[in-house]
Amino acid sequence: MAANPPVALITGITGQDGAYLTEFLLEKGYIVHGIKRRSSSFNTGRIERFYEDPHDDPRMILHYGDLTDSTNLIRIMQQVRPQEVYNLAAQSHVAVSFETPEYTANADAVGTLRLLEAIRILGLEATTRFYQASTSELYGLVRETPQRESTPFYPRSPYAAAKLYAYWIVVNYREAYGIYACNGILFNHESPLRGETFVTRKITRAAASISLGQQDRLYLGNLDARRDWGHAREYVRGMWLMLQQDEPDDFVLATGVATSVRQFAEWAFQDVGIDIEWRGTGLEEKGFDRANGRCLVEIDPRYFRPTEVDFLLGDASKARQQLGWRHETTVRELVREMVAEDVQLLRNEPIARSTL
Ligand code: NDP
Ligand code: GDR
Repeated sequence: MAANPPVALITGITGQDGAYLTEFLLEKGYIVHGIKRRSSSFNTGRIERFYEDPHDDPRMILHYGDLTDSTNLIRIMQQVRPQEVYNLAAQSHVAVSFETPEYTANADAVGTLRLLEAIRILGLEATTRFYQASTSELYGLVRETPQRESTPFYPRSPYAAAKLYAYWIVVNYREAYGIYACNGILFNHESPLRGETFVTRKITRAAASISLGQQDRLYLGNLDARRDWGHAREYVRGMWLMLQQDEPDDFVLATGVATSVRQFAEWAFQDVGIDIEWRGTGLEEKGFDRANGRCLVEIDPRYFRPTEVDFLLGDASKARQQLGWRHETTVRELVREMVAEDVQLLRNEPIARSTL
């Protein structure tokens, strides 16, 4: 290990991006501190493999904490004095934010403010760089396609409205106090580590499970929504690059390709050898599998959102030119990887009925 390895603090370390970022930073020689929430069940599954005995000078160190608890955040920041903070923690599910709007605002909006204030209170403005997990959901009701850094925002959910506050407080603290703080405006990025209730993982798990005879059908909401889906492993590299520049700035990360939920599902089922018939009327429209006489995919209005984001497509030219970042994995390759991993996983451990 280097004499003075760089130190990073990741909020949301137990999430999808937290796990990939931990791997990336450990490989670069960082000491990685992470904030995890107290939970009655294990929530560290994604970072289990980086765990080292706390008595053996570990390179990944976990702290209990929560973005809704200022004193806790200040204390951790004081102990760790990180050179880089990656604020990935959030109530990140758009549909859930309609059910828990106040909590979402507290964690996603005010939580970001709490971290920035901790930097100020501790006098770390000149030494701690800050990454904020901003989102393509800020664009919401799209005014311009493709969306880039200059595209106007129009949030369409309590989640997006909370992230809008976080976006602007980051810009404000950069301008007001000279903190090196960046917004990464990331379009959807997925992986085998994606949370099971986001649509991509829900589909790939269901395709795997149906092909193994463990599940009969999949219920989905809006099949016509289109997203710009990339691979999470590549996006965490972009986060790090944003904090290595001479000047702080905001960047879009995206692939520049939009795909519908329907197309994503067709590819996932194709990868397990099942053709879904969507065309025509009646049963076919609901995903009737003519060859096998089974209805595989059904629309359930429960998954419709009060206000929907129909179409997102990003333009990452600025990141390409200034950071040298570009995506590598295509959405088709992403589907294949996620399905293959889920088939492997479910062969060993069938899905519990309560999580369907
Ligand atoms: P996940 O939902 O997988 O992870 C969220 C993380 O935040 C988890 O570690 C979760 O803990 C933690 N968390 C939630 N609430 C709190 C809280 N109150 N205090 C402390 N920690 C909390 O999200 P992703 O990894 O996919 O996304 C990372 C960030 O990037 C999020 O802020 C998300 O909004 C944003 N984003 C994600 C995109 C994507 O496509 N993935 C695109 C654009 C932005 P626990 O494990 O205990 O639940
Ligand atoms: P999103 O991701 O809202 O884009 O937010 P999600 O996968 O939840 O939805 C994508 C689109 O699919 C439609 N959809 C369904 N969605 C879910 N979850 N479940 C369903 O059954 C279903 N059927 C159709 C949705 O309506 C939507 O249009 C993700 C999160 O990671 C955010 O934190 C992040 O900021 C954005 O991506 C960029």
